Amino acid sequence: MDRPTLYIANKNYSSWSFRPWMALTGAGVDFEEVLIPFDYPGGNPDIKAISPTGRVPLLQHGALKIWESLAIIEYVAELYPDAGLLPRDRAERALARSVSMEMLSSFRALRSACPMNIRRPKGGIVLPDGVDADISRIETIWRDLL
Ligand SMILES: N[C@@H](CCC(=O)N[C@@H](CS)C(=O)NCC(=O)O)C(=O)O
Repeated sequence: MDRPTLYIANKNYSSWSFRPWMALTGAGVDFEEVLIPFDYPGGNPDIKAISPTGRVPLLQHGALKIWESLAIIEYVAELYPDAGLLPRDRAERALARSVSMEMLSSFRALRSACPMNIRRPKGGIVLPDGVDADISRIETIWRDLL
């Protein structure tokens, strides 16, 4: 099988990139990692050259290109069923997908107030309206799942 290539943005700022990177790394996949910075005005032409959406992450496996972080993770989970990326039980797998899709499509207030930056200096920030509701929903998800 060809060695896959994962095109990503900076893991410090791009949680979308970090997710499939963690999945591939956690599954023990031998893959090549190609970092393409995305903080370009008007978008980085290198990303546009490889990705149909002009966004990363993107996994190239042979001739196949897979974009969208969750689609990449699903693909890797199918290729490596013993890696435990998704629950074996169908109902639990459905729940995992519900939560993952909710994360992908929701929490706009939280995301815009707190963009990912692992290296951000410690310090308080003023949270605008809507962020408390997002945090409360995330706490509920975690509590219910645990
Ligand atoms: N829904 C997509 C989001 C991907 C995305 O937004 N990627 C950003 C980096 S975090 C990007 O490539 N932006 C390109 C640009 O801003 O030029 C996924 O889950 O993969």
